[in-house]
Amino acid sequence: MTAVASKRTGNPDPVDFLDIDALLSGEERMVRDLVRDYVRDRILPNVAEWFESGRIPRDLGRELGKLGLLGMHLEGYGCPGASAVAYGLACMELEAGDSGVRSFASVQGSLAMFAIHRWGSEVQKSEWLPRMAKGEALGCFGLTEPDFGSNPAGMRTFARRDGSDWVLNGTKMWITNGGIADVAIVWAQSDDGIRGFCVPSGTKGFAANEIHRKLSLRASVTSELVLSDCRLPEAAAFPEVRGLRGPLACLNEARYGIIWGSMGAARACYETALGYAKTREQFGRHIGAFQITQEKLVNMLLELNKGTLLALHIGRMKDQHRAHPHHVSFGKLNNVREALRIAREARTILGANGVTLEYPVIRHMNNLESVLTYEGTSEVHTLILGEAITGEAAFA
Ligand code: TGC
Ligand code: FAD
Repeated sequence: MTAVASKRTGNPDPVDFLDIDALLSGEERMVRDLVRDYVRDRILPNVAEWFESGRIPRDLGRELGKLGLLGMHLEGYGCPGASAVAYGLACMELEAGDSGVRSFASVQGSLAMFAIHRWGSEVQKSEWLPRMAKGEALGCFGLTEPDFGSNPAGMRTFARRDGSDWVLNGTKMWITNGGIADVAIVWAQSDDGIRGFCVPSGTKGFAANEIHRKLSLRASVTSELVLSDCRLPEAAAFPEVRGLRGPLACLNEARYGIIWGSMGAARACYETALGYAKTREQFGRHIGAFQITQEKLVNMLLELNKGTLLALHIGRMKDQHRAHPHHVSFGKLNNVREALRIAREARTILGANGVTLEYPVIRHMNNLESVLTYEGTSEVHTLILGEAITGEAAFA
């Protein structure tokens, strides 16, 4: 956003109305601009075709790695060690391109790499993180199962001891980047509680099957992971962590990126609708001159600016180590819900043109349906917040 007053009217910028840009440091703006340029040059000219054909180039990993966007907020092991706000801004720009591209970076950096960085042994960190930061190796994160999505505590995938080895059996479902990953982070029940494992994709007994016929997040690989007597050495297990806090700690990171990313998708929809309203004529006038269109645009503007401020606020809290997982739930719930509303409203302004891939709006709208569901559904985040304010857990 170029937060300058309009030259002719002196009005605030029609997108960054609150001049949120002025709250960013020079370095943060540089990261934002770098990613914005990449998305403009590389993603936007191609993404409608990727979406239509249901694929995403694997090489994107190396490109994102070169830009320092994989494991961007992690320290050491070849990771850039950027601030939470810089990482959030990158997510915002990537998702202004497509939620599938942001998901690619989120799953790699915030789920797979974060899991290894936070819970892995020194050997696991040295083996995987430098290559993953460069995008030479890709990771995925297997928590959800066919019968256990919102309630991962019930997972059936089981890791059995056999001498000093582990033998894993079970199925993971809806796993982003599953079919293109070199290493899968798999969470499994064991006699010792839930454990995490680094499963190289070439391991005997490991298979990834692509899920087809998605109408959302089409520019993203989504897979089923099947583990059939998949034998791993002791060194494949995360040494210390036990229980659901292992995977849930990783989700906090990816959910944080979504707080920003969803506002990127919303911004793309709002800008498209605003531009369209200023040029499309009906009844001899621009449709942007009609009061109902203006009301729609203003409501979009309010939520876009409020949501972006919220993302920045939670980002600053995270950089000061003050962000609680409940703050992340607050941001994920609000911003994805509002982004989806903005996308749907933008779609109406485009009329019939709004249903084609010639414009980005319906692609974002369909993508945001997945974003509303993954990383904790809107209902799950509502209940997390409900428990926080009432002290009563309503999950079971
Ligand atoms: P509960 O009893 O509350 O907690 C179990 C243990 O976990 C700890 N914990 C957390 N730790 C870190 N961060 C959090 N946000 C945490 N929430 C809870 C908790 O302290 C406890 O630790 P301990 O040591 O005492 O055992 O767990 P519960 O079974 O009641 O479940 C709570 C619930 C429903 C909130 C949780 O299961 C949940 O979040 N469900 C949603 C599942 C989900 O979000 N799955 C996402 C899968 S990954 C994905 O979707 C990737 S999409 C691609 C992309 O990101 O782009
Ligand atoms: P369910 O849990 O069956 O929920 C169905 C409905 O019931 C929802 O509306 C839900 O909110 C509601 N519900 C459930 N429990 C309650 C309750 N207690 N109170 C009120 N309502 C409730 N998972 C991974 O592990 N790794 C990935 O990389 C990954 N990538 C994904 C990519 C895509 C494109 C998608 C769509 C999903 C992905 N997921 C991934 C899975 C995602 O995290 C789950 O879909 C999500 O957690 C919800 O689980 P579910 O689909 O089984 O829905």
